[in-house]
Amino acid sequence: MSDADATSRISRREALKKVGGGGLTVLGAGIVVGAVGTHAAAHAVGNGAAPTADDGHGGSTEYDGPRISGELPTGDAAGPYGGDYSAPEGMSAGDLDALTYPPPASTGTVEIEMTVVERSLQVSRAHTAEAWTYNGTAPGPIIRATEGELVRVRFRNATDHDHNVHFHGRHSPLHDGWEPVPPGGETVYEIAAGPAGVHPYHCHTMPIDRHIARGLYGALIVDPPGGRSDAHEVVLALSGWDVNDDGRNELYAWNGVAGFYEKFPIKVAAGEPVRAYVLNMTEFDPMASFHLHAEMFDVYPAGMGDRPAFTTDVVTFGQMDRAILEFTLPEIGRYMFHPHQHMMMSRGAMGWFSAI
Ligand SMILES: [Cu+2]
Repeated sequence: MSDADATSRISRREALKKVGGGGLTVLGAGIVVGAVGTHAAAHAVGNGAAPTADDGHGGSTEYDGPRISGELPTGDAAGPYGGDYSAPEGMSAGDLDALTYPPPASTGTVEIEMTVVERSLQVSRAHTAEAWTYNGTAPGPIIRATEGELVRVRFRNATDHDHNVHFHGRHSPLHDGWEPVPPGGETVYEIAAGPAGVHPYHCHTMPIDRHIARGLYGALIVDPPGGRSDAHEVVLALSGWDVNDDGRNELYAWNGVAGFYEKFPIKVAAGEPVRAYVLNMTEFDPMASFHLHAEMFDVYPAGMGDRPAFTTDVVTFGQMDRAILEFTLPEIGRYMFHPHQHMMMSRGAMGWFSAI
């Protein structure tokens, strides 16, 4: 149970005390407490706590549709845009640079080593995740290749669970990466990069949602043979963290750390073209979105095509969906971005571009 959930439980207890303090009879208090308890337990489920036997949600009334992870945080957990979901103390502005700024374009064979390692990650001021990672970070490394070139991945599994890495895109089915690699195992994946676009990669070992939610995902950028126009490029991978392992996300993050870009805005020059590679790597929630304040952006679905499909200020993603977004921030100032699923925004997935 996260601290936030503990906090909301305490405040519920206090609320019950207040009801009890209202001069009700014991019998009356019992009835009132029962009623409040049902409501409070429903709220607890919404906040990511595991359902309990007395939560009033047993039997056929339990919602069995697509899971929505949580409601807006309340009480001490709710800051203006952070509270418990703000960036960890002690992080500094450059700490996510490797996950924010893609490597420069390159031609020729791309060689990369990817080792799955387990580690604890501080993913917000109040939450620690027992993460599974490629090379120690979640997301894993940004891989960049030119269409048609070879990407050779030397994969090692340094954990006690089966893992692997599966790339989206077009490649030989012999190197699709769905076969589990056992603990201590190694393999080599050879992927012909393509098509030009932005493609997720992720662990494809069952149960897949748990493997991805614990951090085994990342971005492959494939450039067209002629390269891309000059722009200030960033990668933004949205994910959830299920820190109490109940199959629901307690918090949300761009590039793995809740509240990071709220505390450390992404700085771009006013008037400079910006290219954002945006991926929805969130498990347990059926959809997410990216919304930019005060400006519109051009959308290349899956990052493909040589002209944008449309222009908007909200683009919606199913799971594993992604796009390249291009825009320019003409005026000096802060431009907010966040999913328009507001509990995601309120639980860590709000950030800023700062045009300077
Ligand atoms: Cu895995």
